[in-house]
Amino acid sequence: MYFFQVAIIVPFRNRHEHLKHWLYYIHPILIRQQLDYGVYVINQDGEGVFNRAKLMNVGYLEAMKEYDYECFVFSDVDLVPLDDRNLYKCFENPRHLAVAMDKFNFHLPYQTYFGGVSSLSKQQFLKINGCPNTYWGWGGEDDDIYRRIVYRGMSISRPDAMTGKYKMVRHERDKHNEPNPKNPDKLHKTKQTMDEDGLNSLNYSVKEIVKDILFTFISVDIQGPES
Ligand SMILES: [Mn+2]
Repeated sequence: MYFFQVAIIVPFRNRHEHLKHWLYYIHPILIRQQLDYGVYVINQDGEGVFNRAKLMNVGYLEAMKEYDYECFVFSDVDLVPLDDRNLYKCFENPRHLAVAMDKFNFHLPYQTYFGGVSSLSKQQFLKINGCPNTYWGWGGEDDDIYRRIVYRGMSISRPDAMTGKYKMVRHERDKHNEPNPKNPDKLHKTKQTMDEDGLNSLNYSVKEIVKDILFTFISVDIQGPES
């Protein structure tokens, strides 16, 4: 059995209630899974439009500054797994973990869905040039990541629908994260843009790093289109 250190990356802004709740539930689960892990909460500084995928890239790089992690689990702050056997590890292929959320009536919303919680090894993440940086606002970035994976000749794995159950904390839509109508159109070009839009084009600056006992909170300016 191999024990790799896992970095859990959480894109974040203004959801401190959810974070408290999520940490309360997630740590015991990860401990029961006997993982060696670190939690990195990547907080988008300022009031600009939210960019989940760019924060995921930042999380990857910031975690790598601390330790040469082999595996990355990206998780929304409002998703708690309901089954301990849903392992927060990396697999032969990139993995989609949040397959059966209560908000989707415990079903996949569509077959290629890759949102909520996913895991990629360092090698898999590098192979797809990380996530896109150009999806501002809500929607599309998870589909872009799915396409990157397929275009690089990989497929995704998933736990079964029982093991992959999740509870999502109910919430209103966030401010400054409105659905962006431009995002879906961008998906037609992922194949052409993925080599220039990703880890290799990432620009951001770290504003603050706070080391909590249970997680690392990193505030970053991700240089939105309007700033
Ligand atoms: Mn949500």
